[in-house]
Amino acid sequence: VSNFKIIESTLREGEQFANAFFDTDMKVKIAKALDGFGVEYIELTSPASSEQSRKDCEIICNLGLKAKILTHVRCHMDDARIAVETGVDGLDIVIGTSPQLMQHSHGKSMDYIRDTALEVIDFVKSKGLECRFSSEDSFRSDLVDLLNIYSIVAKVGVNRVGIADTIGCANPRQVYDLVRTLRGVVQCDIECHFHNDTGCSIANAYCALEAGATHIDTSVLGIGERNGITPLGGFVARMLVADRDYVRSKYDLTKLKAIEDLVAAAVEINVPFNNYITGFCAFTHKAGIHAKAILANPTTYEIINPADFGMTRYVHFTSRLTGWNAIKSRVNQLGLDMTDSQIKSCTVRIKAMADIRHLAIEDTDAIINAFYENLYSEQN
Ligand code: HCA
Ligand code: CU
Repeated sequence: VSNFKIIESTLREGEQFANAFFDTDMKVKIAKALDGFGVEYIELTSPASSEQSRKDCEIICNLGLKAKILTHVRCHMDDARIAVETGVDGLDIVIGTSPQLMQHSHGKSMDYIRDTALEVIDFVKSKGLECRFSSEDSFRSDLVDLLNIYSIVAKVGVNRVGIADTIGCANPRQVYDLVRTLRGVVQCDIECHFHNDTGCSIANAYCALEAGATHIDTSVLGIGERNGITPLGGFVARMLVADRDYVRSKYDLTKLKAIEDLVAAAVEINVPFNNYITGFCAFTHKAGIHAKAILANPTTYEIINPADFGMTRYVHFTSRLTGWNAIKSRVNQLGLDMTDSQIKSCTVRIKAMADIRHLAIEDTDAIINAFYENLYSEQN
């Protein structure tokens, strides 16, 4: 699964998130932040969507970023003609291939799709730009139709073909099977795009790579249509566990939190409490058994080193589940000098209080300090 590229779609799929409105300044900020993180591609809303979208696309193309800039357009000559003039490095073209979309969305046949795709691809390539052809709703499309169209577009030199789980119906095994089959049919790169309606978007991305895909679409915090797509942070977490050196060599992971905070503020949401890596409790250890082991050696209960992301772990010490090792650690942080047996007695007191009510950090610190002062006054 090493050797993959990220196509970061916060400025395309992410713009389809219910709360998203990005003005030009915000788009520039997000594009620069993603470039600083090191994503290989940044995908932008179609310049055919609106006049401002077209201008913003040109502005981002002129920033001189390291990342390649793509724009996402319908498989249609009118849109392609506008897109190739913006200065983008490539076009991601897409058309619905499932019976549902062929009937209710664009109303075209497979023959029409093939002919238009060939015309658009030929046009994009003639401009010297990268071109990807993707089916929309791939998992409800006819397999024979799909493989047929992909092999035709691959023969005319498309750079990538794309699979999209537009409605979020696919599971990891189905993804593996489809990508594996496609891998046997085309030589070119394979891009995958997964919606998260049933919580499979990261697992599906991982399975796609295992099956031979090369490019994965993400967005910051997963924002997109409905509940969104594969989140950048969660995907990177998944890949880091698979190959830490490779992922750390490609991306500046310490920038993840700032990018998420930027996008969360822009779309007026909070980062979810249980977010991968950056959720407030992602590296909090609470039960006595966990805390003890973590204090001895963090790898006991952590698969990811929070320091890789510039995050810190936190050992919870203010609950009825707290053990004396966590209290000892807190006592040391507070600079107090207590023996192990004193710490154990103090822990008993904390647990008794925590059985009665929720304790905040200050409450527990107060119990520790009172216990300590009491020791001191007993000595005198
Ligand atoms: C959409 C389009 C898309 C495109 C994915 C792609 C999808 O329905 O808004 O081009 O790879 O989910 O099918 O986002
Ligand atoms: Cu999508």
